[in-house]
Parts: sequence; C-alpha cells; structure tokens
Amino acid sequence: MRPIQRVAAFHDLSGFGRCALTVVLPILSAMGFQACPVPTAVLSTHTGIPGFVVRDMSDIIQPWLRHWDDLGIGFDGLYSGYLGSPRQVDMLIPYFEAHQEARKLIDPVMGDDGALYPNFDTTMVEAMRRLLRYADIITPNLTEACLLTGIPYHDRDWKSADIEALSRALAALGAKQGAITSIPLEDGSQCNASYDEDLHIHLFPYARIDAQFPGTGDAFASVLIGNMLRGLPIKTALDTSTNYASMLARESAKTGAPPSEGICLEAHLYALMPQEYHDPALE
Ligand code: PXL
Repeated sequence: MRPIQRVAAFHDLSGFGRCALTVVLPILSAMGFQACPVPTAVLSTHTGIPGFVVRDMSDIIQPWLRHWDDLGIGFDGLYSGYLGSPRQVDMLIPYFEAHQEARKLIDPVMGDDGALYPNFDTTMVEAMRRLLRYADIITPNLTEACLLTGIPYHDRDWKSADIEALSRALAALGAKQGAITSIPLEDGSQCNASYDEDLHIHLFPYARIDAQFPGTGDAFASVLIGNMLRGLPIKTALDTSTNYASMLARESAKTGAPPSEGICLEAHLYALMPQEYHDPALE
C-alpha cells in the first residue's frame, strides 16, 4: 500500500459557489488522501447562478489520462461527479475498466429538484446509465435516481416500497451498490437510503432544512469514498458521511450566507483530519 492513498477526482471546477472540485479536493486532502483532479469542465460559477460561462474539457481528457498511464500512476480510488459531456463518459469507461485496483465511486451528477441541470439533456442520462456498472458504489440524489431509472419523481411522501423499487431499478442498470440521497419521507423527515447486492435497504435519516446548498452531495460522496478507503464498514461509512453532510448544511444555514455560495465547509475541514494530524499546540 502507498504511504498516502491516492484518489483521482473527475469533477468540474466551478470558480464561485462551492461545489464539485472546490469541495472534493479540500475534503479528500483533509482526510489524508492525495487528491488528483481531472477537471471535466470549467465554469465561472455553478449552474444554479444565471449567466455562468462554461468550457467543456472533453478534448483534454484522453491525453491527460494517457499521460498518467504512461507515468504508471496508480490509484486507490476513482471518484467521478459532474462530467462535461456525454462523450466524456465513454472516455472514462476504458480508464475505469483498466484500473481494476481502485475502489470506484460514481456520483451521476445531473440534476436536482426533479429536473436536469441547465446545460444537460437526456443524452447525459443515457451516458450515465452506461457508466454505472463500473462503480463499487453510486450516489445519485433522488432526482438523478429517478432520471436514471425512468421512475417518476415526486417531492414528498416516499414510502419504503418506492425506495425498494428505485433501488431494484438502479441495480438492474448494473449498479451493484448505491446510496440514494435527499429522499423526503412520509413523516416529513428526510433520509439517504443505501442498497447492497442482496437489495437490503438501509435508511440514514437526518434533519431536514429549508435551504439547499450546492455542494452538499459532493461533500457526502467525498467523505463516503474517504471513509471506504479508510476501511470503515459500509454502514459506518454511510452513517458518518450522512451526518457530516447534514451538519455542513445546518452550519451553512446558520452563517446566513446565501445558499448560492455553496456549502460552507472551511470551518469544518479540521474535523475530518486523521487524529495524528491534530497538533495539540494549536488546540
Ligand atoms: O454539486 C453539484 C454540482 C456540480 N457541478 C456543477 C453544478 C452543481 C450543482 O448545481 O452546477 C457545475
């Protein structure tokens, strides 16, 4: 094993509004991993802020990955999120196939609140469907799970039978293990729900807040892959990443910052650090 585990992170770089790489990289670094970014697109802000400008980075992905392979760079984790184009998915697939040694988390970032993000259409949904089978675990939010499976989205009262049907449909697409995030339940509470290869469903409840901060899902998935690479049992990994992401959302709301500025993680990175990084002189 490498002295410091290494994770390749396939996400966009949004210049303003913390999400994607500006959330993924600090979290992985704080957790003690070497994070190696592959910027899939570069944007002035996330897509929730009107007027954003965007450049798709698809043209550089293949030479980028070829260079890494020429150098013999191996990874303990491969972690993908927001991708620049459907074409990019087909560039990632051979890389994911070739890197058998790595644990793989695929977050099929495409939309929220029942709709696709502005610059995506159904070709991205079809492309993401092709990618899922390469994951050890997928982390769609409820909207993405519905888009992927064709099951209609509704924004309240999800019952355990509905969650089971959604999990079964995701598993049928080849995603052997998953965690579906931001599911509103009948009692007004909210949860993340995991399924495994035997389709055992487990709910991870958390307190619902009114505001939605971009980057919350990225924080959840980043802590999750970090926890998996730390060797935590999957239930513990899901539990602590759910609690961390929901704490970040609550703390972000407390700051009074507009949600468009993204998840406020700066004050909470310290909590992710391995114990040996803590310097008693600074505490
Ligand atoms: O956090 C998800 C995300 C990632 N990347 C971009 C986004 C969003 C959510 O809005 O716009 C560009």
